[in-house]
Amino acid sequence: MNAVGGLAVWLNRALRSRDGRCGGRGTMRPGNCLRAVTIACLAVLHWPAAGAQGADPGDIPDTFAVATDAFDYSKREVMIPMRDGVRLHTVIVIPKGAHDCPILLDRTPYDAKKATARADSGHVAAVLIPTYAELAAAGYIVAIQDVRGKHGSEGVYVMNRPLSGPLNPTSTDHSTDAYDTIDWLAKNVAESNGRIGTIGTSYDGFTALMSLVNPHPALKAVVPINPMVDGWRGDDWFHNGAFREQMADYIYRQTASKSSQLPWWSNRYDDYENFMHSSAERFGATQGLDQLPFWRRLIDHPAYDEFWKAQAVDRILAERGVSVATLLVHSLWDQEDIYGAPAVYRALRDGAGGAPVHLVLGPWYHTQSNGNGAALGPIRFDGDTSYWFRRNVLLPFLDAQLKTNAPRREIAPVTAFETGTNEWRRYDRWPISCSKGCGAGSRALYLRAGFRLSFDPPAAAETGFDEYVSDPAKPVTYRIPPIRPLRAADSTWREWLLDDQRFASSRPDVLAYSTDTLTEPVRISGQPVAHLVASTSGTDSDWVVKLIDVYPDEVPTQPELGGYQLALSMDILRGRYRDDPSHPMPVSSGKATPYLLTLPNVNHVFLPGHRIMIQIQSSWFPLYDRNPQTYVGNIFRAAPSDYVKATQRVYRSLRQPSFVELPVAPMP
Ligand code: PG9
Repeated sequence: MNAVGGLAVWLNRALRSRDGRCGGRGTMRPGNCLRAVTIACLAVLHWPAAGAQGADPGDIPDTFAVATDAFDYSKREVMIPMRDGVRLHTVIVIPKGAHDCPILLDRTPYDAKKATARADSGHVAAVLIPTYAELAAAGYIVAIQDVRGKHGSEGVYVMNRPLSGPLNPTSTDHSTDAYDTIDWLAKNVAESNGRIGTIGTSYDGFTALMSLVNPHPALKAVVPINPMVDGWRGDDWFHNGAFREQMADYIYRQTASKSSQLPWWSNRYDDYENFMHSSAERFGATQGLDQLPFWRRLIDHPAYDEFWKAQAVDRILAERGVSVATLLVHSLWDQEDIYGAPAVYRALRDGAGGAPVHLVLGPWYHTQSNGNGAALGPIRFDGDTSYWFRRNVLLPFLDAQLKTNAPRREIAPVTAFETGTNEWRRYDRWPISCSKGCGAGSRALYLRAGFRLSFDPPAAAETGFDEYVSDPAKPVTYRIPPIRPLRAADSTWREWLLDDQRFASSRPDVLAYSTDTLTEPVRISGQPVAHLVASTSGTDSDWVVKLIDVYPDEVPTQPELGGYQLALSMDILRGRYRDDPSHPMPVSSGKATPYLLTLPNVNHVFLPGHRIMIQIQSSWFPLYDRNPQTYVGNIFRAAPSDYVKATQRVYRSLRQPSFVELPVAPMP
């Protein structure tokens, strides 16, 4: 019996024990009297205000103040006005007791509220990602803002909104929004020292880069981490013209609703089945993607035309230079934006604009520098490489630019993790070695008869080619099916670049060449460049090249690495763009044709006992759409009959050599 029931029984007993009258008035019978008293008791105990006012205010107060005395931070949620009147929702996290602190601004399409409430906790370490939590602990205020048109912000959202100009008829863009936000923060956050940095990963790395265009005077440091820079050349949407169709789920989520809450749908567990359609345009119509303006823009711009060139951030910054100290952060196994950071570094390293530009290359997948970097796929390191970077590079860089009284710690122009030896290295410049036309250091590794690789060119008498049939009905997958949608809860997408490539080397439609077992270490540092001489019986074709470290047959300390084929650098080229990415051309059927494919950056030592492997194939499905292998004007509109089998030949004679130029560097 609860307290109220108990009270009612007690009252009943007490009343009966008197003269049987309720309250001594003698007008009510004892049973009714009990009911009346009980109801009154319940009313008083359960609805205290109701008795007084006659209204029912409910259990939820109009206002409720979270008790924050035990919190080590405070949160301010503000709407910051932009020059066109649009207000951007911004959450400012201020460490308790902060004064004279720099502010770090992250501008995101991914929900500022969520990004500042990762746990229900009064500890800043729990509510922010590790990078920001550590910076807050080091005395930084962290402001996270929803970009216009997403989540709590007003205005209109445009995917990677280009700068105001031919691609953006409005007067606002990410550079003006960053400027206006920085202006407001510098004037309105009393705890700040007026010095502001922009920081962010991936999309937010792109917005950080945009703050470098006409920067606000209070902007003193910029840290783009894995930034999206050029959507056509090698980041999220295309790689060298091959379309990353599996990104459809991202486009859907991001642009079908302001809150990103409409989930991508699929009737199949395996994306291998889902993307086996006749054309991207038809697939888009089935999924409802054709309602989304950004999807339609992709379908209309398959080539590297002005639409892509004019918004490539490395081109924009090369033209303008940068006047604010910048730290570019690159992940060597970045499955989303492997092109961006090194491309911006290349565009800026010679000092256009006069500000120092630093580069970090870490052994990470996309965004991993913000979390735990003790392992990458099956590869284990001695310690947490991400934490090492945050402590020894990121914090000293920010302190030097944003704090007035912090002790100075020099950071190198380039800090790069060398895999194989698993050591951090400091360089003056990147790359320390590079391919042809860029000085000493490159060595050609030739494809030879018998699926061998050698630093010696083919002998004069050696003739020939290797061949396979590329069938769009049975494309080579980029990982072992079933392949889950990239953003499915059980997806392991972020580590796919680390997958053991043995599953591919055993296929009849993949060529796999390898060196003998190495007796000396081979150190490479820079971008490998594949030079293929190849033919197709079709009139268009894709070429995928992979540079792989093959582990010894047995690795006693970690048996699952025995014979592991670890991809170091791989990419794809759509044949029609071989001469000019802006002007696609059919391939002459059956004619040996030169192709050049520059692969992503590596900083690696092949250790003695390992082998170097090159794999070549003509599809990488379903991450990349299938090339029909018949030339059509817009590949996204290919007809079912355009998809044909093709016989592919890769030549490897002295007259028609195929080779990969390795950026070889001496051992330190
Ligand atoms: N790589 C993601 C992205 C950036 C820009 C456009 C589309 C996708 C990201 O992780 O933010």
